[in-house]
Amino acid sequence: DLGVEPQHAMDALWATQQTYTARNQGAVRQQIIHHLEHTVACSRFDMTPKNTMTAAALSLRDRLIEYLNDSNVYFTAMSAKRAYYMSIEFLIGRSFSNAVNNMRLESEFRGVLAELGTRMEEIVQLEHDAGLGNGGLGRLAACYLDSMATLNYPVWGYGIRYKYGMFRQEIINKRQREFPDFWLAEGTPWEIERNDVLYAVGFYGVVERTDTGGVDKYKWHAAQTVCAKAYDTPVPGYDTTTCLNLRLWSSQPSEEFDLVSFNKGDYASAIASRQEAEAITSVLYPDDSTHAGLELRLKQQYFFSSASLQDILARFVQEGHAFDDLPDFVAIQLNDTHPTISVVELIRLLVDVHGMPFEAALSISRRVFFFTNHTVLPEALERWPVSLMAALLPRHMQLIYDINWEFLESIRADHDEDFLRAVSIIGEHPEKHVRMANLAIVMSGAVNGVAELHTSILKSRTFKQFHELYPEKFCNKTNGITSRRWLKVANPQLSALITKKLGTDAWVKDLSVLRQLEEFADERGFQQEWMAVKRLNKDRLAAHIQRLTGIEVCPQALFDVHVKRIHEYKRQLLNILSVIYRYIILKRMSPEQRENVVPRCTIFGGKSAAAYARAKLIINLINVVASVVNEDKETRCWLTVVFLPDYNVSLAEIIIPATDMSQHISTTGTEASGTSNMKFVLNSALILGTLDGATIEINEESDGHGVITFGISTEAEVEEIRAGYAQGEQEENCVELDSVLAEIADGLFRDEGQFQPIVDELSGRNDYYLIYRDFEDYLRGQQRVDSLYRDQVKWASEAIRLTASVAKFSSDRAATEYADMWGISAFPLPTSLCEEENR
Ligand code: T68
Repeated sequence: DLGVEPQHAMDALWATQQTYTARNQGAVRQQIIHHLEHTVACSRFDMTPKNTMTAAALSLRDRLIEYLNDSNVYFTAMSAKRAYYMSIEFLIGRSFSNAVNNMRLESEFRGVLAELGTRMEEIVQLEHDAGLGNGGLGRLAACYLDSMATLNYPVWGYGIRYKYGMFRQEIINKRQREFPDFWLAEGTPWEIERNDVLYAVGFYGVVERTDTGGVDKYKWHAAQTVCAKAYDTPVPGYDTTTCLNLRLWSSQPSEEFDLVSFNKGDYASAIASRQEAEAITSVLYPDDSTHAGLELRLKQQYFFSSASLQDILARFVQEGHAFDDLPDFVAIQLNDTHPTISVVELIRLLVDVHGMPFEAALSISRRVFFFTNHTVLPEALERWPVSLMAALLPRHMQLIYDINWEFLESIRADHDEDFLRAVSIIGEHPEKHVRMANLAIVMSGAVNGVAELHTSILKSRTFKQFHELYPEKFCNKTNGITSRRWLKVANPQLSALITKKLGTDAWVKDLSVLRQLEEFADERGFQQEWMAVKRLNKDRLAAHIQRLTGIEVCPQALFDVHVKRIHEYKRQLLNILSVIYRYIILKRMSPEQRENVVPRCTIFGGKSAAAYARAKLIINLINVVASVVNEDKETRCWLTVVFLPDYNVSLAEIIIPATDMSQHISTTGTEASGTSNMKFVLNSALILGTLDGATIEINEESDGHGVITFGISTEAEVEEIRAGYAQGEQEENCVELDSVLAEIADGLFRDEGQFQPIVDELSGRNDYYLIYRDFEDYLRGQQRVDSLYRDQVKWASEAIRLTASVAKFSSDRAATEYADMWGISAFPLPTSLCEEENR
């Protein structure tokens, strides 16, 4: 932050001679050598690739810090309205290639690294993923920051600096095992520790009420106080000097608290309290949808919400504004309900600390916050027992009651009791609880779903009554992904081909440029080049699979990929059952018949929440099937099954470009959006999918090219079928699936009977996810994929057309929609301030 008048800041900025931004190989070499010798402190004769990577990363960081500082000074000087993206997860992955690429320093870095006797491809592998997220929700936050930076929007991200990220998955005895991911073991070069950005965050205790001349005043005396320390990670935009900040909080003991125990001579309890404080940010909850009913999880949410709110208000005050004007200068996006306690914290800070009347604080909050919902599964909506909330955050619990009272009073006259019960922030059964989504909706200026279908389900079902109350509040923001990481960096060969063909790389900042590819979709020469790139990427993946699993796969086979979190609604079970069916049919065929079969390599990847038994059983089934199928010499050429362990961002960067066809086969109406579907399309993979989430929109945009759909296709039908089941209606027999179930039951997979519950459920048509119901049509879809693959010309044409239609799914488009909603503008640094002069 500045601490000086804006004009002075601007003057200072103009006068600064940026030292690190010279863009030539000589300067880059000098910076890397400097860090090798002085920061990494290794001798010139002892440059391991790891040391070189660290030094190169630190040299990039120097540049990033200059960009970051200049961006912040500039935003402040321009009195820019800022937006804050609050998310309990940011799934960044690796940063090196992305930073080099976004700063357009590729050739310089390649050159210097070659001089130092290494290669970029070699050293980028040494970086540990920052796996601070479970899946789509966390990765979306990372893509949005990239786009906001690229589009020069004054945005910061706020989250948690987990010491242990998403667990590392190993497959041992064909089952998932979880191991801690201590991603910070060797430190990370990307973060800046801010020893001076500290906030106290309280828990527990009591609320004191004082009557000051007819107005009640409340003061919370927390019983535990911990300290939040900021760690900043610069987020560079592509081809711009704008650099945003991702501020992650780490918990540590507050000194005062420790001192009390030490002074009493109670050393042990001082240590215990230290550990309790550190525990708050120690581990990411490996839970991607169901509510973890643990106090620590609520502590994490409040911890980062409170620190972020204090930080936002401190900056706001320092910039010289008055609280009444908060909505003119600050917008806060709640990425799902996890940061929703922020709303109450803002009201508490405004009312209890800054003396604002409650009603005024309410009205301000409603113009500051915006809320994104990411799920339609009712069991995934967060609820906190009132008993827990009241003990941990007593003042917040009071304020939640006050907010609810005010809200219900305002609508009571026009609605009946059932309606009020449905929208109340407090739920009564089975115990009194706080409904975080209701709180977020009541207190936000806008509520959005993440794909068209998802938003319409929110309006018609999940939040029906709220939609009746506030129709104008609900809006859709279909998700998007960044073309920088997911095409330019992850797939350099395809990027180069596209740039060559179109004669421009403008697509990197504007994916609608790819529409021009359509024109060449049927050009044979281009198709061949296109498919040759795919082949190179498949070779690379095949080598990787061999390294990771020892399984040899044939790159001529159709690479059929299903990677995402393992969840019943995503129906990995449907896929593996059809693999078994394929295997059974192959076994029945004569060698001559097999000659006509399209060789398949079915690849799975994904983690199950550690406590999600059914998902873990599905992982077990996939691995058991893989072991039997891959050993069978008779069918080996036609079918391979791979489960790639530890699916994460950097593995996705290898898998996605190498995929021929990817599967997005959730039961219609269950997947809010999906974002990997967009990444696959960007990388020229066809889709086999249900009409669910954003796949519907992908299908629309491509006019059906490259998207093979199957299954029950409307949400209403799904509901109808389920209602039928509930009344005991019987499904017609599916002989194909029956034969698969019979083989499992007969022990084809030499298992220990652990899959019997799956067999029993499906045989008994206990079919909530419509696996039995959709099986036949799914097989038909698979057949269509095979026939299309036999015709490589047609396949290439479909793939090119699909990629050409991806524009809508750029996170730049989504970021612009959010920015419009927040009322913020872009602030590109004036070119005179940029590095042009230093070139
Ligand atoms: C995903 N949700 C949606 N949740 O499933 C996916 N949940 O359809 C969508 O594309 C994506 O969000 C982005 O909008 C998640 O990833 C979680 O990871 C999660 C984490 C903690 C608690 C609940």
